[in-house]
Amino acid sequence: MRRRQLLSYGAISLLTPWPNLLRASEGASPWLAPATSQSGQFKLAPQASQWQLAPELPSTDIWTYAENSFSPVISVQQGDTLDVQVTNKLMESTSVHWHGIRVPNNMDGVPGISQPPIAPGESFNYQFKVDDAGTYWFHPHINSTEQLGRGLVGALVVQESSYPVDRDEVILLNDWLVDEELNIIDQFSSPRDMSHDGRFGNVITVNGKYRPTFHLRPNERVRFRFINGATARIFRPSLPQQVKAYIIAIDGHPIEPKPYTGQLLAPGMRCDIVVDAGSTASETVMGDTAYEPTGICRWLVSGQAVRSAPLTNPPPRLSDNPIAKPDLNRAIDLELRLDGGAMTMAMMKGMQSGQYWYLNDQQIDQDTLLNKPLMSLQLHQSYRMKIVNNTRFAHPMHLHGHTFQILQDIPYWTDTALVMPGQTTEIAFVADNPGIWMLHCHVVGHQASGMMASIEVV
Ligand SMILES: [Cu+2]
Repeated sequence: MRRRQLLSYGAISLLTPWPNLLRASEGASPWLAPATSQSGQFKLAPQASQWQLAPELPSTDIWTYAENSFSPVISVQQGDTLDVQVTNKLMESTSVHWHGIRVPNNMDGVPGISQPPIAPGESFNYQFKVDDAGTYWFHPHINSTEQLGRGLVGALVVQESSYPVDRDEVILLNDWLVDEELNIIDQFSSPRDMSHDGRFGNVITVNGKYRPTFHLRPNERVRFRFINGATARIFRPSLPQQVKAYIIAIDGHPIEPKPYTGQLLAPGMRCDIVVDAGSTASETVMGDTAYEPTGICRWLVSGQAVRSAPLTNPPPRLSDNPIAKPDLNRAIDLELRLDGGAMTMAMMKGMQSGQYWYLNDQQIDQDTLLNKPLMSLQLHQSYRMKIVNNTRFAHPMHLHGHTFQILQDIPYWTDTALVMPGQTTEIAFVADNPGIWMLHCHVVGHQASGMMASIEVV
């Protein structure tokens, strides 16, 4: 009975009372401590594990970075050196890509391009200085449809020297495609998913938990860091109108704080919001309104007040990260055309090759990414790139190694540009990080069927 209710929860509207079907999980994700305080080194061990999506339900076999845990949070200070020892306890090769944060090429975690794959039983040490503060995440960059689909995701939080909130919480969003026994359905690359909008799950979780509860105290100011770690689903985390919340960062980078009205987050995308808990005991359901509205988690305000009165000032603007600004007067123009997928002529060809997508009319073969970059960019040169989506589907296009601006009325920094069907998005950046970098759609089924190319910066 419970199980069926869990599987059909997608139909529950935000307007319905919070269903009291299950004992709620605690929402907060575990923040990893360094293995020893002297070394400051973190340890990740990708492995098969078991995980309960909700209390009282059977556990699910997942893949995770730590035993009996899901989506660990690694937190470091801006300017520190991140040091992570990854020991592969899976039966297949893996790697760790640090999504959104600028790293040297040999730390980018793309097997065959920036490092050898980490074979079963082997270790790899990721070590790099973190110049940018903000909310980032990590995941494998090999067999991505399956490795992400089974749960290999984690959060990377880079702290500013100080920011005036009482608490900092990660909300890593996922969806899981499970059967009635809560086993992950192990079809990760179906032609239908890959040629349409990717593999959607039927259970949405926050930090791996179905509809968990966060506990807040009266007058508390909390920073929530949303991360979309799903393989295909777009989220729009939404709050009831009476909640006082500000959005302060998009994809790790500061924006002018403004009231939060819901941010579209495609796979790979993040945003930071600051919430004021209110001065009395209350219950708030946070929903997702990207598709059919549904509740995703809630917070309860109770207990002793953090301060005698609520804070009334808006949260301050975060300091900008040290990213070189593109010079638009001298920028070289580039174009990236996205084609293919279901409901196009290219689909017929795709049915034979298993590759459904085209970048600049080329069917990108995974083996030639290294030898044949789609574009060759000059080091320190500014570029303006038009991303033209000629397909019927949305594509969050992610560039490694660089942070770029979305050119619009108020430009903002990001690493992932969500380009809607039929739309064109203009981005600009300085090619200031030498190496071969992936440029791909973060719907991982698209990435795996033609929508990943490399660019070189030399
Ligand atoms: Cu795509």
